[in-house]
Amino acid sequence: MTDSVKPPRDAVPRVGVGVLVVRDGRILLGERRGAHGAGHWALPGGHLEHGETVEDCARRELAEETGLVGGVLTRGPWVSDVFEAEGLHYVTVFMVVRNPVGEVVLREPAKCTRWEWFSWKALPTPLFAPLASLRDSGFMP
Ligand code: 8DG
Ligand code: MG
Repeated sequence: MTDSVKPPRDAVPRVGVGVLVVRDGRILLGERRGAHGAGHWALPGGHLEHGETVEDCARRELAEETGLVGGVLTRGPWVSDVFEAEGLHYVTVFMVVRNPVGEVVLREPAKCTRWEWFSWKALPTPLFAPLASLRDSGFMP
């Protein structure tokens, strides 16, 4: 183990839920701040809480972070990412929401600089690791 690699912060991997919001052929990304992956573009999302369904987590995080109300959610793929420098390991489950109701609001400015819509074929850089893993898997939203 090199000096730059921290020992695991958690003994077990955690579950993250990423929400792929699709509207007019584009997806919603936010620039992270104040946590690991700061400056990286990520999907709305967060930690799965104890006893929570993945669907409920997706709806909750989407509303908390963007103000959007997700209608029909469909299950997407999942990815697994080790954040070596931070000693973190996440399995991210993706949920897809098409044409949600409402306008996007920056509800957690301490955690996200701004929200923007991007074509899947022209994603910004740098991408948050789980989203880069999803793109690299060949998935098309
Ligand atoms: P919470 O602690 O309030 O539940 O969540 P949060 O404050 O919204 O934290 P977050 O950093 O947005 O997300 C929680 C963790 O989920 C984050 O530390 C890493 C993990 N995570 C993934 N994949 C994804 C993803 O695609 N989007 C987001 N936002 N988080 C993800 O592993
Ligand atoms: Mg979040």
